[in-house]
Amino acid sequence: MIETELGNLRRSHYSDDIESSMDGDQVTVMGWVLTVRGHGNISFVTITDKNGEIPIVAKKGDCPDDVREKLSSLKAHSSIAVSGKIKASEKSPKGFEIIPTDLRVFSEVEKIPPFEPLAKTVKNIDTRLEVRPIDLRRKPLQHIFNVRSQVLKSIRDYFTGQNFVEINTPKMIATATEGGAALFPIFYYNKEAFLAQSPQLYKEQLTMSFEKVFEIAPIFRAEPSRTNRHLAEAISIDLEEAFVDYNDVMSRIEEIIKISIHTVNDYAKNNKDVEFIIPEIPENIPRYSYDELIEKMQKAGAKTEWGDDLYPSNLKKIGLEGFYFIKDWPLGPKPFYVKDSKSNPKISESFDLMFGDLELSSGSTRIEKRDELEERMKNKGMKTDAFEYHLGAFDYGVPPHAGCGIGLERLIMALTGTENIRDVSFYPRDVDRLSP
Ligand code: AMO
Repeated sequence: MIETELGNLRRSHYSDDIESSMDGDQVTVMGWVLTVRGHGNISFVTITDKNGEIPIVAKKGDCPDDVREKLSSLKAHSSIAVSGKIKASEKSPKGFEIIPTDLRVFSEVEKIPPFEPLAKTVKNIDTRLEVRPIDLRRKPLQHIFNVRSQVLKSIRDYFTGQNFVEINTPKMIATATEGGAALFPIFYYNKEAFLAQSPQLYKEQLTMSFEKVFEIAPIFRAEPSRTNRHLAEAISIDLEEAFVDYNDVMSRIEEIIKISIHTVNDYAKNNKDVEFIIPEIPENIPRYSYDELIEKMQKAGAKTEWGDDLYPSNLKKIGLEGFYFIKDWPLGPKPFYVKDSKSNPKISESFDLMFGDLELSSGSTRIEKRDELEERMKNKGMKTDAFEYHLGAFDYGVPPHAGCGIGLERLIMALTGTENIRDVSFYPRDVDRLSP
C-alpha cells in the first residue's frame, strides 16, 4: 500500500543539498513529478523541488515492486515524497540518483496537463494564466519571481541602510491623487470610496514626522487600455524624503538601479540556465530636459510641439536607449502636488525614469506651502474642501520634500528583458482579467 498522507514524514534534503559524495546516505525528498520514463523493469523519474531536480531510478530487485510500479504510473505534476538511498552515478547529470525504498503520493494527477512542466514557452498567455499556479512552476517564471524577490530585498536593504522608515498607507481612500489616472470606485459602508491610485498624499504627510519614508504596495489604476505594460493593479516602490529636491531623488534612483542590476547579475551567476537580458550597469544615468528632447525630435522630423507628451515612436526616432531621465516637464499636465520651477513657471521640477521607451518611474519636488497647493488645485478645477484632511497638515510645518514612485513590474521587465508585464506579476489584473 502506497501511503497518501504526509503524517510525520518530513523532507531531509532539498535537491541542491545532495551530492555524489553522500553515496549510501538515506534521504527523504519531496516535490513534483517532472518526467517519467520506463521500460520493462526499470523506471526513471525526475522530481523537482524549490531548488532543482532530483533523479530517481527504480529498478526491479533494487526497490520494492509496489514502489516501482506506482512510480512508473505517475503523471507529471503529481506531488510526492520519495525516501531512499543516494547512489553516486557518473551517468546521471547530477552525479547521483536516488534508489527509492518508500514512496508517498500526496496528490496524484489524473488529467493531462495544459502544458508540460518543462515547456519553455507556451504560445497563448491566457492558457497559462488560467492555470497560473501551475504555470508558475515553469523554470523561466521561477527565475523571474525568484529574482524579483531578491531585487525587492536589495531595495528594502538599501532604504533601511539609508535610514528610511517603511510605511503602510490606506488603500481605501476618499479622493483621487493622480489626476490623469482613472479610479476604481468601491462601497465603503454606505459611502462611495476608491482604491488608492498611489500613496502620494499620505507619504508626503509622513515626511512631517519621519522625514524619509518608503512603501512597497499595490496601486490601482482603472486602465482602459490593453497593452503589455499596463496593469489594473501594480506594485509601486514609493519613496518620499524631507529637505531634498527632485535632483536628490534622481540620485537615489540611480543607486537603486545599480543595486538592482547587481542583484540580477548575482542571481544569473548562480543559476546557469537563466535567459534574462540584463542591462549594463550605467555609470551615470543621463538626465535630459524635456525641452532638449522636443527640440531633438523636431530636428529628426517628428511632428511634435512644446507641451505634447513624448510618445514612444518619437523617443525611438531620436534613438534613446537604456536608462535615462527626462526632467523639467511642462507643469500643465502634472498632478497638483508637483512644484513649478523657480526659473520658469511653465515648467515643473519633475522627472520620469525611462528604459528605452518604457516609463519606469516618475517623481518630483512637491509643493510645501498651503496657499500654492490650493491655488494649483483650484486651477485644475478640484474641490479643495474634499482635500481638507490633507491641506490641514500644511498649516503645521510641512518640510520641503520630494519623492517618486517606481513601478516594480516595469523595473523587473527592464532588468530581465521581459516583454509582457503579465509575466512579472503573480496574478495579473487587467481589463479582461479578474481571476484567478
Ligand atoms: P505615476 O502615475 O507616474 O506616478 O506612477 C509611477 C510609476 O508606477 C508605474 N505604473 C504602472 N505600472 C503598471 N501598470 C500601470 N497601470 C501603472 N501605472 C503606473 C509606472 C510609473 O512610472 N504619485 C506618483 C509618483 C510620485 O511622484 O511619487 C505616481 O503615481 O512605472
